[in-house]
Amino acid sequence: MKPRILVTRRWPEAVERILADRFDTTFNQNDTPLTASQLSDAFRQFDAVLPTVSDKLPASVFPQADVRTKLLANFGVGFSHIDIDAARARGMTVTNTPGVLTDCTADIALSLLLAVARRAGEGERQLRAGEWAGWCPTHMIGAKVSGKTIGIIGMGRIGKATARRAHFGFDMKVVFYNRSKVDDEAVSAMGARQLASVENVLAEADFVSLHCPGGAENRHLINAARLRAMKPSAFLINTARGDVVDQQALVDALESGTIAGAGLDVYDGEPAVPAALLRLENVVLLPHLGSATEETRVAMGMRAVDNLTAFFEGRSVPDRVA
Ligand code: 8YV
Repeated sequence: MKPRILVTRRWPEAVERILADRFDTTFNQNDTPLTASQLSDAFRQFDAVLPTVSDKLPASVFPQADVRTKLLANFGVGFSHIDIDAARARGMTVTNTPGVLTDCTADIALSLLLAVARRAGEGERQLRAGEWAGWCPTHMIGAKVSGKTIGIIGMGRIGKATARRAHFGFDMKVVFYNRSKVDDEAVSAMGARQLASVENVLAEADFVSLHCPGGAENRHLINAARLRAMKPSAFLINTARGDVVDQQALVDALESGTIAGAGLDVYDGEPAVPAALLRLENVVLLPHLGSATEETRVAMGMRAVDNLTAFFEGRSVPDRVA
């Protein structure tokens, strides 16, 4: 008997074929997230559930009894949408898909950084609206990127990949904050300096790029006080998780000129985006596109397939997070 698995959203076709072949697979055909009660029921019916960031899995969604699910194979590297303790308490193993989305997420961080500094979104909106009056020496002057300082918060895989692009592509100096000491070849090749506090990074950086996990530990790590600790000419880039930033404090900082601008791919409570953010010109807003390339989404799916296959063959799973 093949294990019964539930895929909560549609995945790349090539991966869906493999899943359908190896497992007794149910796909959520609607491509809208399942409700909390559908997810709760799924834990009673399926051997494995394959959630994404759009499936909110707080403790209340995990049934108290009759749990059939043994594996939660998350499609994505971040897993702060899953109450890991609740999953563990029900005897579930949880896996993620690290590594394969590092490059594309770092690419999006750099896209946001360049777009907001050089006013690309604003410029495009003006041109499309037919409001461009022609070249002019003082038209839409932005901030130079090359040679500036990038401050990385969270020097893991994606933080390093972003720093590498900034340093080797744009001659940027790199400073960073990371809870534990990071002292490897990648960091020394960039001449990156690890600073003792988030505040130290904020004080030096022209661009602050967030690459730490979401969830309770980092909730509102960037708050009003820390936004004030940034240079007024600095930009905030968030490709990590929306809850790392106090969104209201960010709106206030952007409206009052406390910081120069922001480039965001993620939002607290997404897909809702505060109306106040939408009204601002000094922000570039993307709809959580970090890993959204064909190659990366297939690789993420294959990574989940590897975890599922190992688990149901009784081998140790490659990407266990709980
Ligand atoms: C994924 C992400 O596409 O992997 C992550 O943590 O944020 C995204 O790039 C998303 O999580 C899908 O579940």
